[in-house]
Amino acid sequence: MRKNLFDIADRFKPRGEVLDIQAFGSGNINDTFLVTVDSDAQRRFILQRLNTKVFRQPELVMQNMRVLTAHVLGRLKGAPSVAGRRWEMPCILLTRDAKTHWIAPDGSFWRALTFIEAVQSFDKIKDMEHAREAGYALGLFHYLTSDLPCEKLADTLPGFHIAPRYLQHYDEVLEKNSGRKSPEVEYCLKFINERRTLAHVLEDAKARGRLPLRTIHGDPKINNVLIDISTGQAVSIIDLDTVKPGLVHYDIGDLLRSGCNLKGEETGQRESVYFDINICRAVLQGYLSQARGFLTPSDYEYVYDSIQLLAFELGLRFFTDYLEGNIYFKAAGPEHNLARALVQFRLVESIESQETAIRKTIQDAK
Ligand code: ADP
Ligand code: GN1
Ligand code: MG
Repeated sequence: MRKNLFDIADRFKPRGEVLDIQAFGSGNINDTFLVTVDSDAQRRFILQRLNTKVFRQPELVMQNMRVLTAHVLGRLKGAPSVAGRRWEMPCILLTRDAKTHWIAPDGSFWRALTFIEAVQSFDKIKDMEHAREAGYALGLFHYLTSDLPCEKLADTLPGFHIAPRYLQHYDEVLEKNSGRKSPEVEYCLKFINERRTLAHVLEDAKARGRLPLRTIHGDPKINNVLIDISTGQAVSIIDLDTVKPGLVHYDIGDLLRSGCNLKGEETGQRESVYFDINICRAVLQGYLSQARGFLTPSDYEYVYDSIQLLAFELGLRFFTDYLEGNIYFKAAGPEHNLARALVQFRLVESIESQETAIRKTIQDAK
């Protein structure tokens, strides 16, 4: 495998010799490596094996990345900054024969991206400044793509964030699954059953024309926002595989459900999981500093629903994956996705118990 990795990295390196390759980051979907090269021009780059069980048409992922980066770099006029602040996009590094990716003889799909230097990625928000910066990063992303007609983007992951479809799939999986039920499983079954109508809230609003399709990131969880190690400012939002047409509410809800859970989604202490409303306020301040100009009154109406739904949806996705035998999310053991689902459901309970206060926070942040 190691020799193999060096051979693969070699196809993408701009020049110099590949010195080192390390597994990198803590993503749940792709396999990511940091490659060090003996070259002055480009010392390091990211090498990724795209998960083709998730992204069935990986060429579309690369096509979207090209459309997106061309658009954003055009708006930034090529400068890696916005209003005097550093802002960078991960860019595709071509193979030596000028292709965006390489398909290995075993069918695995590889690509290389520029490495965003001098940054840190955090699995949890560490303070208010970090919260504001995470919000700023998503707001800036939405701002920079608000004039990119979403029809120019392919759908790289059909059904992604369409909660009623996740519910339907869950029902199908459940029908086939008649195994022994632990108390945790019984709890999840009941929890989902009591919230079946929640799954429809954003799709109904979309169908009624209350929420428009726009260009979205799709996966703005907190570790996809990169923070400059010296200034503490957000400098990039990475993991662009799910950039596609969708509702900005999927993004807003996902960032808030991820950022406001200070215990993190992998915590072993799920009883202490809660939704932190002060962090929510700071994330919204950062987000709205960039997004206020293009959000409509009905966009604001659905922000609370998006927080509640995205936490519920992720719990439902983890639980379904557990029932199916862990075929989608990388998992450290057979119970891992069940534990993750329970964390999200605990978070949903905390969100629901603070509904009035969260709605007021959204209203005040407008
Ligand atoms: P996954 O889809 O599996 O989450 P990501 O694209 O998010 O994969 O990459 C996993 C991790 O690798 C990120 O959370 C980040 O820490 C790191 N990473 C990925 N791309 C870059 C990049 N271009 N520059 C710096 N770090 C990166
Ligand atoms: C996956 O790729 P990563 O780890 O950033 C998932 C997200 C989930 C997240 C939960 C394409 O994100 O939707 O919210 O795990 N990405 C995909 O940790 O399904
Ligand atoms: Mg990621």
